[in-house]
Amino acid sequence: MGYDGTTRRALVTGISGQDGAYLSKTLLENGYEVFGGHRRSATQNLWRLDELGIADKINIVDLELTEYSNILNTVRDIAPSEVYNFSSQSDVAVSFKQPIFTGDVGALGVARILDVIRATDPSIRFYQASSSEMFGIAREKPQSEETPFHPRSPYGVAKVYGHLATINYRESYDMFAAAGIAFNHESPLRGVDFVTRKITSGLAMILKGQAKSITLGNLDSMRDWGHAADYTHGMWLILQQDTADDYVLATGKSHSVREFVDLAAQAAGLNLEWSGEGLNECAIDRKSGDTVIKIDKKYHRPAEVNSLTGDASKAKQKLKWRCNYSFEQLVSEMVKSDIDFLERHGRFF
Ligand code: G4F
Repeated sequence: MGYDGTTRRALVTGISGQDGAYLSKTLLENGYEVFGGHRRSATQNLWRLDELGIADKINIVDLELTEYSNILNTVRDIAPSEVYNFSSQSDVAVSFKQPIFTGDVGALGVARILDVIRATDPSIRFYQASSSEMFGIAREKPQSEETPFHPRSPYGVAKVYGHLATINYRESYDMFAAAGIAFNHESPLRGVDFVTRKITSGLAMILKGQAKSITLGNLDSMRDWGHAADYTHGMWLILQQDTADDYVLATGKSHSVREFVDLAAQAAGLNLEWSGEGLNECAIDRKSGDTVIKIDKKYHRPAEVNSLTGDASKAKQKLKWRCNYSFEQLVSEMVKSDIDFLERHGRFF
């Protein structure tokens, strides 16, 4: 495809993930030519782009963030005006088992991209997907751009490096390198291993007779859950400003995993009754009498982030960013979508 020199080009790393899909939709709607960086694997897993109906509008490129030469050649070939970095090993629990790989991609991978941009074209705008996991044992509530970091997982540690590298390149080389500190953002396109979609997909399977129960870990954990479509819009806004800066993206409200389960179960037509404590806690459906929620220690983490709530005042004021979805709308959309997904595909992937 020839480059006409006027269309804006964006390179989105981590194109197969939830945020890559939603952001690409926004970029396409705004007239960009979108290049999606994808880690080469035996099977292409781009179902999210299909779900949004944009799979054939994106140029997929092989991109491996552990390989400097691959990033260099990709950025040289595409000559993007904006790079959005969503590539990471983003499962916090998995990061305890794969700490080195998580750091190689999530920390050093950011430095590699930043340095490629510095060396090839420092005018390229760079977005780093920073995370509320960086706050870990949060020193204050709610957490803002000024809150100190105390990560609790190899994933959070890697994200702190990537965040600080982004700021360092901005300050050292006058590059437009910006970060969004995104709190948990979910959607029907979320991976099924994250707790929200594990719950909503699990409920759909229970309704369909494909599963009897959902087994979870820490139900007391509190998260500030928003909708990924709102957050990726904020990410795009961050790169449209006159100057590069860092912004918290959050709803400002937090809920426990238990609350999420209750609301999702209601949306699925179940009425839960909880009993027991700790590892013995469970929930039965009052109508059927079946145990639908169980707890297993294996889903507890070596170190937990107990509670996160974000203060997005800066993004609201400077970016004029707003959340369109309420928590209730998010949960209900995810449940409905997963029932429909199972009807259409027969399984989750
Ligand atoms: O859904 P989670 O796995 O998300 P977590 O760990 O908060 O991280 C997500 O959000 C971050 C933004 O702050 C991202 F940076 C990160 O990449 C990822 O997208 O777990 C949420 C909470 C945790 O406290 C976890 O211990 O739910 C608790 N939980 C309870 N039972 C469970 C389960 N989490 C998972 N994944 N599976 C369970 O069975």
